[in-house]
Amino acid sequence: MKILITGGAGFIGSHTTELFVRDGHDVTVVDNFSTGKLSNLASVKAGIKIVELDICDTEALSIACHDVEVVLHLAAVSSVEKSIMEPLKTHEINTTGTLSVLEAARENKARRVVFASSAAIYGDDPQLPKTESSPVRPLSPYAWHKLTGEFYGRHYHLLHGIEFLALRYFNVYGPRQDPASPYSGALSIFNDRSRRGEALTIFGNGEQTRDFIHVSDIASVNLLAAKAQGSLPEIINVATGRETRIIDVARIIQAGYDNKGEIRFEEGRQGDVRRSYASTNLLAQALGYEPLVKMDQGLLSLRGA
Ligand code: UD2
Repeated sequence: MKILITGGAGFIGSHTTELFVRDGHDVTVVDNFSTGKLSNLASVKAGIKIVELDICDTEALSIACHDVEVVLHLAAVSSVEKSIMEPLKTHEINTTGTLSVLEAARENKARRVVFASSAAIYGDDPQLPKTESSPVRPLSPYAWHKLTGEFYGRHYHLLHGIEFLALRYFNVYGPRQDPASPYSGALSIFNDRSRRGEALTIFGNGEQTRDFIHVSDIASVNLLAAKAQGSLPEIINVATGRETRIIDVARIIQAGYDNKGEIRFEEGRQGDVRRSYASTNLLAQALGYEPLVKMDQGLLSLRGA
């Protein structure tokens, strides 16, 4: 299959690209290298096409999309915090960028667009686990960007017949997740700080929960979503179905290192969701997938990262 992966040099994108290459596909990666790195693609770069461009540049994107069957749209500013601090800039990349990807797919008669959506869309709806039909209650601009992307995708399906599938990723972790910014994923920050013997910061009381899924499982789901034949649901949760408290995972990560720092508590973050874990029934039914990586194995994979 000829596939185009936006954000293919990033954390999720590079693991996904590697898997598509191993599975024998013709892969074009599009990335503006704002957070993505060429080094993430070191093992596969000889066998793929890499195009440096911004997804908002629809003309260039459309050229890159020539003859592509499936577009996997992963490029985004994935930070909830950053979307609050920089709402216009992140809207441009996350929302206008998604529209641009859909437009490039339409112009090139791509069969399917698979969109990296997010559990952030559910916000603080008290119903747990979150199912694909749970109410949506975005708490951040980021969540609105992803919800808007889903609406645009549905619109392109209804109006132009493009197959559209939104994968609502829960909290993704694994090697290559950049711990450097305060906006990075919690587990990459906890791992990096614990390795250095530095203190961990918990925002709020640490009782907030997340459904953590390893990036290799995400890559597998992306591959299945691109390859699946026949009709698919519009939205699928991608998660493990397990609920983990932030304070617990912080302690587990710290315990894995000798030189322990303290755990400090700071005021909770704006827009922070309190409890989150998914129903994975649809993931199992529609794509036949059950995540393989257990938390202890997954955390070990961070140590070598
Ligand atoms: C993550 C994703 C987001 C979206 C969402 C889906 C990242 C960076 N963001 O947002 O893109 O997919 O999940 O639900 O992966 N925390 C601390 N200390 C720290 C860092 C974080 O206590 O040093 C807390 C934070 O306040 C939150 C939890 O840990 O309660 C997880 O934070 P996160 O930034 O990893 O992810 P989240 O859920 O905000």
